[in-house]
Amino acid sequence: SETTVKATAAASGASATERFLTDKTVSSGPGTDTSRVNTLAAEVITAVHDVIRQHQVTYEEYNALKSWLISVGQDGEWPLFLDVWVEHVVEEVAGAARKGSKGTIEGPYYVPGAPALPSVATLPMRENEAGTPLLFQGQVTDVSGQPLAGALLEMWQADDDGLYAQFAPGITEWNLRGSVVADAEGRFAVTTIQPAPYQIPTDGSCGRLIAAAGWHAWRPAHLHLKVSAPDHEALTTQLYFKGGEHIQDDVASAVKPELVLDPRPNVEGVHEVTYDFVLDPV
Ligand code: MBD
Ligand code: FE
Repeated sequence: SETTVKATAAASGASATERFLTDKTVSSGPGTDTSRVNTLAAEVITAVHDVIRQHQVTYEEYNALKSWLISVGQDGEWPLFLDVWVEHVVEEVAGAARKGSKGTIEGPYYVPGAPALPSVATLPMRENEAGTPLLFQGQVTDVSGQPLAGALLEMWQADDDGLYAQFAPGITEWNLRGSVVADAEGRFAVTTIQPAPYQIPTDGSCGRLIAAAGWHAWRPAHLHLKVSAPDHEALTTQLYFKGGEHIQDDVASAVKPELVLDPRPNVEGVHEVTYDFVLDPV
């Protein structure tokens, strides 16, 4: 019998929307200079007008768009839509001057305040957590190679079913999420499992767009990290797995060659990989 609660687009969308409204409150109230909004909003609207003229968009198509945009909000899928199809260009602009490690998009599923863990640690996981064991180790330094003692590595990832704790039902609250504190040499060694590729929910508005356009809904398997240290620019990144499915065609366009791991099995059969992080000064 089917006793597990199914992950739905509307439920994970509602959680992601709530998460964003809690963590990422923006200040753009009365008193903000109008010129920047004037420029950006006007150019986006003009770009839409150009597409309508170029492709002779019909009323039927206009109403389909209107209906779809309404449903994105109803499903709580604006965080998913924006992070999949827009964030990578914002990150490209924001990260262009970085001299240290490459970053990539945060996505919709970061939760601050994951359990604190020592420099040698295992991410919180269930008994018999499915998936290939992975030992992920390395060092955090500044751009001159000086170790950053006590650097913080916040990690979050999907499980072997491609599901994230706190966004899919029935998973322990902090499963595969942790805040690892590096040692005095900036070193860390984290045991986890290799995540599975992630499929965007197919039963919501983003899924309907993907189906209607004939695209696919997959992201390659990835680890998410935020690496930070006092007086240094925090790094938001993701790490992927060499040869993994959808490395070449990530729906979220967030893979970079510098972010691909190549773990090798050690004598115990644990896949082991070393990856160092370099943080820019603030
Ligand atoms: C993810 O797991 C993710 O990392 C992004 C960017 C978008 C949707 C799901
Ligand atoms: Fe993700």
